[in-house]
Amino acid sequence: MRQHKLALCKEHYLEWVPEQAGRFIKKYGMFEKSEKILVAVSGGKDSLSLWHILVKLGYQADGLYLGLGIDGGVDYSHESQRLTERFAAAHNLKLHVVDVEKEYGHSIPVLAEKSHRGYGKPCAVCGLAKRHEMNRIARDLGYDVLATGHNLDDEAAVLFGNTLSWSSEYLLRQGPVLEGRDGLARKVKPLCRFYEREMTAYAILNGIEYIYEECPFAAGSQSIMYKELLNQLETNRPGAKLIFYLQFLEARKRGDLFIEKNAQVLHMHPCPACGQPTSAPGGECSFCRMIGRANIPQV
Ligand code: Q46
Ligand code: ZN
Repeated sequence: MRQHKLALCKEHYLEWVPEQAGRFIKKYGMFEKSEKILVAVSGGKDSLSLWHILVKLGYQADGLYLGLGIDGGVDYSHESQRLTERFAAAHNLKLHVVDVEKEYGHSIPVLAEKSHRGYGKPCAVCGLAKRHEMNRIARDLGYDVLATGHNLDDEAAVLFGNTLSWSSEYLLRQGPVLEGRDGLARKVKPLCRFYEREMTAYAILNGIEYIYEECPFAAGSQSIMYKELLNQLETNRPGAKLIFYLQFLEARKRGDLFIEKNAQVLHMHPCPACGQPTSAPGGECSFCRMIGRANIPQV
């Protein structure tokens, strides 16, 4: 690991990762041993490794798998669900499975088409549905915190994108912990300081079976382009990604980033249909409106 000027054997690597994760969890005040954690698992290396690490560290962590109904010629959703269920069974862990089609009548690609929010590119609909469902399950089942497997490469790519457009609101909110408020669960990213390669190594060395394919809709996305750019930078300057992200967190913490008082807190009210908080003026949340539109019978 050139970025840390560190080389470890398998045995020590498998100790080092959870130990580091435990440190980040404490450093950023993510959660305590007494709290109930819901881990969003996709069947990929990051989320399964995260679950593995949390359990290993003695945290109470259950899983949530969201069935998106994505095929993409590789049977993506079925295969990722199969691997997630297998992991949960092998480690004797509790997994909640929510199938979007069963719950709301349509799979993600169909919802995207019907709601006109993105035919052939359902990521906007998918992201909206994932946020909504994760929060719903966390709230309904009484979890204190929602953990996702975002790694450093993910976070650096988001940061890069937000910096390119100077999206101050997003920049002020990006970080390892997003505090919960008004019915929104606290969200944490315990892997945010691990390189993607580090998580791949962790999964492989532990013999965790995960889905190798990316979601077929991820191809050609902006975030993949940013990741490639950052990897080029990293090749020439080992540690560049980590420094980019950590220096940002430092600047944000010092309040050096923007003048925070200009960032207003949006007024939230409960959605009349599902009860989750929304800032949509006077009406249903964007998710319920999207489902509503998708279910209007077509003449
Ligand atoms: S799962 Fe969903 Fe991603 Fe697939 S459809 Fe797009 S947002 S790429 S992380
Ligand atoms: Zn709603």
